[in-house]
Amino acid sequence: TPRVFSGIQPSGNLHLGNYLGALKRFAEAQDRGTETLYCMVDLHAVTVWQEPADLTRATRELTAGFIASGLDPTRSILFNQSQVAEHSQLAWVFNCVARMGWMQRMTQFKDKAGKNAQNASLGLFAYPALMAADILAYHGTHVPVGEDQKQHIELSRDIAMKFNHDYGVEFFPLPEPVIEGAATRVMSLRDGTKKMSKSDPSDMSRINLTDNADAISRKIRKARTDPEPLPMDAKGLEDRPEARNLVNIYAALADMSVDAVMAEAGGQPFSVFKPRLADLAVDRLAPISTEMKRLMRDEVAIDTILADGAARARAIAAPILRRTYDIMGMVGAP
Ligand code: AQP
Repeated sequence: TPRVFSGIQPSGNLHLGNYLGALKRFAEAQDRGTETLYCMVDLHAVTVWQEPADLTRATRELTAGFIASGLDPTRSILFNQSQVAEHSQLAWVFNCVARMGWMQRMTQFKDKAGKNAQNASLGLFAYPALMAADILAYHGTHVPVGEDQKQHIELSRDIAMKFNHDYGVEFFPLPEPVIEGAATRVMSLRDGTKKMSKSDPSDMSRINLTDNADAISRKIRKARTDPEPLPMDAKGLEDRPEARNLVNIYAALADMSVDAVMAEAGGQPFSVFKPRLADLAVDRLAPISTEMKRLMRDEVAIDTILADGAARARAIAAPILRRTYDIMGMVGAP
């Protein structure tokens, strides 16, 4: 049976890319009636320095972002990674299955560690093994993610395959990345060749889910573009990353195909298209921001949702971890 698992790091600045690439699609999977587990991956966030008070706040804000985006804690299991110890325990097993060479090929590690890789944390290097544990602790089969996570999911498959092979079992499923829709890679509003990112120093590069209507519309009106009007069809967007990005965002927010957007907006100058996109974005995003702020006023309620989710998650993960240890020959309680 399919079981959907995915996560987002509570590292602040939750943005439109996280919404279209992840949250909106998480809600769609839930609404299709699939079993869904979604995790605030705080253990991943601390692979780079997080101020403790900021991490606490970002974890609650992310939880509020999930709920405001349509995730329902009674239909999906919403929880915080560090509250379910099985993630770390299974990650250790996978650290022993994965090979150094596999990790060295990960482009996200190379990007995030930068030139000074010797000074990156060991956790940042081992990040994909923890991610494999996140998914496989639940025997997750489908993982909705943005384009940037594809390589990590492939590594999760390699880890599952090697474990099964080494121990001669058919135990872990091979999880599949689910990367679909018009906005699997939302780009920066300042540079159409860079992905929209939490850590971009320019706040104008991204639309935050906490932005109000004014900020959303200002950022879209100021988004960098070339001077030409939109082309007549999707093919004409190929060499125009900024234009393509805005059209993709429009398509994803409106639940339309890119071709349908082009049929409607092809040939429009940005002075016409941007205000339309701004109205659509405000219409879809401003209610999320308002709802997040409302939810953030009751921290106890948020912490209760996470504690309840953690208990339900643990009930699935604990027997899978025990079975993993048994397969490996580790002695348990009589
Ligand atoms: N620009 C994006 N377009 C589409 N999807 C995106 N995701 C992230 N950025 C985009 C997807 O959001 C989910 C959560 O990602 P994460 O918590 O791992 O965040 P991240 O990728 O670390 O986010 P940033 O903004 O890229 O942070 P920094 O700046 O630290 O690198 C994932 O499914 C991801 O694909």
